[in-house]
Amino acid sequence: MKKIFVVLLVGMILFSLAGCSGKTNSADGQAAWTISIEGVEKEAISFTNQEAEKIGMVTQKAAMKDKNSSMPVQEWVGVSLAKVLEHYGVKSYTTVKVEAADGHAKEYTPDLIATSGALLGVKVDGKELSEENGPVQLVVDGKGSNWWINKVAKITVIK
Ligand SMILES: Nc1nc2c(c(=O)[nH]1)N[C@H]1C(S)=C(S)[C@@H](COP(=O)(O)O)O[C@H]1N2
Ligand SMILES: [Mo]
Repeated sequence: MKKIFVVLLVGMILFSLAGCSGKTNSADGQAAWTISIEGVEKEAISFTNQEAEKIGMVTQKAAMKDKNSSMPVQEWVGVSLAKVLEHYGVKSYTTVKVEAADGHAKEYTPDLIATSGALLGVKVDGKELSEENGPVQLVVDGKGSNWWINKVAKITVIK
């Protein structure tokens, strides 16, 4: 009798785990998105949504700056860029270059990353990002739209 309960319990745990991973992974178990991180290890690091989940997704408010005025405050969900760097053991650096699939890129100082609470954003005001902006957009609170990189593809740490 006891054995049946153990088997049932293990089955339920496995079932719930499969249900969880199905949410963030595509059907074939591949990552939903990948960002290449360079300048940390010899080989480029494949940073995926699964790894982002491990670091921890956070919700925070951010607003773009337009000329001198501020755009409406949005509620973003994403992973902190500072936390990602910390996760990969990056202790000090000069700048971090964030680059899009289309080549649009900017360099960010540690100070800007800290003060803007720079986020690799995946959701805004409860919605997934559009094809145009996502799957990952760099969220830089208080900075102009040119700093908000759409379709982040590569992050290069410049030591
Ligand atoms: N990937 C990517 N992100 C980008 C750009 C770009 O050309 N490519 N342009 C930047 C600039 S200059 C602006 S004004 C905004 C435009 O944002 P939108 O395309 O969401 O309207 O995106 C910023 N991020
Ligand atoms: Mo722009």
